[in-house]
Amino acid sequence: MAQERFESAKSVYAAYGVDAEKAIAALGEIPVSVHCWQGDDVLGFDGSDSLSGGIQTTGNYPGRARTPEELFADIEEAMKLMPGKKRLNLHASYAFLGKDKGKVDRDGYTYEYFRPWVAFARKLGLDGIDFNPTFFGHPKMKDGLTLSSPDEPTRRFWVEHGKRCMEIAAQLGKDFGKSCLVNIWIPDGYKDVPADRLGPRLRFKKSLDEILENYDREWVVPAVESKVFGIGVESYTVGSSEFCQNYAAQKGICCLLDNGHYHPTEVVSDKIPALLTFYDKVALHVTRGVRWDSDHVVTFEDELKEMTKEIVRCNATGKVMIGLDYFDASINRVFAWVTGQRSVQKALLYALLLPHGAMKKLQDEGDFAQLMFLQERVKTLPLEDVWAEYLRRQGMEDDYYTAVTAYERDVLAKRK
Ligand code: RNT
Ligand code: ZN
Repeated sequence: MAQERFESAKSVYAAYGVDAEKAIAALGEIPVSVHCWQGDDVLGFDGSDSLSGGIQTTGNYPGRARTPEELFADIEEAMKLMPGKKRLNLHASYAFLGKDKGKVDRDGYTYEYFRPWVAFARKLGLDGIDFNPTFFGHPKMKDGLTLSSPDEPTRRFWVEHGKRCMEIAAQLGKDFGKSCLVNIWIPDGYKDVPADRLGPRLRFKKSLDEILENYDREWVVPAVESKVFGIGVESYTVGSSEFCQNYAAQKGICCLLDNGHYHPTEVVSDKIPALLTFYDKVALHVTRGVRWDSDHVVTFEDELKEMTKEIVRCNATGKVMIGLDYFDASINRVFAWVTGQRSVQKALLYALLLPHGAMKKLQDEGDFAQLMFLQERVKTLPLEDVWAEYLRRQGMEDDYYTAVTAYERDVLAKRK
């Protein structure tokens, strides 16, 4: 039955000049970097018991991973249910400090503290690891500032943290023979109208320059992630969009666009081709903001489809580095993880199954009525039959809910 439906879907797509087999094959090759922080509400292993820096997880659903072992188990369970090529997106706060806990701080982290993650990623057959310095959830943030702090010892501490992360990332890149994306996001900003908007940005720039002084260009791809505002830093953020884009352009590094980080009517889908005009690589944090940067679970909605359409029709599946960034503590966290990753995969498949050539041609010919006709028509083609076949080839089923519920019953619910 499923096979018949796939064969029939294939011919429907073929009538539009689209090869469903090719789409399935291409989808399996697009890596998605899965964030480690959905399972424990972004707390990490290095001592933080609350989130800071203008980001928040809301909800208190039972089953949060409280130890590295629990987080590993949850990631493993989640990844079993995630189709496609996966990387692991790691935050520095997830260091295994062992006997050094309390003795070594973030400015002294080394690759050694991440070895268990490397072994874990290998065991799961992942495509590689991406890395993030953690400039939040730590007592050395001073007045909410890190790399832009006017307090020199504070600024230096965080610069050293950044440098350590670049060193760790170089080794992670070598380990997997794939470059490691190092995403720099700082929460620095002010709740109320600042008296100096330039000073903090000059200090942030200086700090970035220092972090990037001497890094391994072969294995590390640095990026800066901008943000419009955060909770408690509503009036001013140091790492604004203009700051980050200009910094990246001047320095020859990468921009990371988080689709929760812009004004409500701005869309990342439009920014992707704008940046691809100038950059060889663009990084993404795929999330879903509801009224603010709320980091809701990614679902199969219009802007996600618009983003994947741009990635595909700009021929940029090898240029856009897709990472996930959401954290929901109000529902089963493994379910949240899988739902977001599958939504991205499904949206990529949706985009891979569109007749982009024909649509571009209509645009260039100025035939906008026919373009709209076609655009509307292809919205409801039998995606689900191709999706089902993709999952089958990946050894998975469409129903992940049952597996996740069983895991909740047997594992998560027992965490008291
Ligand atoms: C915060 C940024 C940042 C974090 C993660 C945990 O608004 O989006 O990317 O969510 O680094
Ligand atoms: Zn982000």
